[in-house]
Amino acid sequence: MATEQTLVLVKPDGVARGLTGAILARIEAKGYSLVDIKLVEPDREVLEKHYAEHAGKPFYEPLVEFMMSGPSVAIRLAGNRVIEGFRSLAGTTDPTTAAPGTIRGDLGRDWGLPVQQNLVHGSDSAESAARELGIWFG
Ligand code: DAT
Ligand code: MG
Repeated sequence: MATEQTLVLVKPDGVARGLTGAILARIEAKGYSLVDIKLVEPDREVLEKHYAEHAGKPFYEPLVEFMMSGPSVAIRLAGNRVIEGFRSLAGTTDPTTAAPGTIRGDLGRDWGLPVQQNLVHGSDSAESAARELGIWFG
């Protein structure tokens, strides 16, 4: 059993729409464990570190601005193959095409919102998870 930890964020759209509980229910039903959880209002410095890989891309600045538009919920999540497993639970990046059954596919409203409003973030590799958990949980 490969127990891992990953960083999950319920992004400002998820918190503002009152979907934190629904998202946590899916995470817990899958069998993952909440190790730490907090409501956070990240500043630009935190977000620039978190999204460093996307610096310079056209969606970078709108993404950072969106992430500063309201509180997020940061979660240190543990479980067997949780990095890959949570990404699967979340669905692909664009809620329009994310598969039904996933968080983004079921709950990501398809009303012409920008793609950055896709409810959740999940680390994409063991390296990203270690780096991002350091940024958000120190
Ligand atoms: P993911 O969150 O699925 O890991 P990512 O790391 O490629 O996706 O991008 C980070 C966030 O940036 C993503 O959740 C939403 C936003 N984003 C990505 N690609 C985008 C695009 N083409 N247009 C607008 N926003 C985008
Ligand atoms: Mg990513």
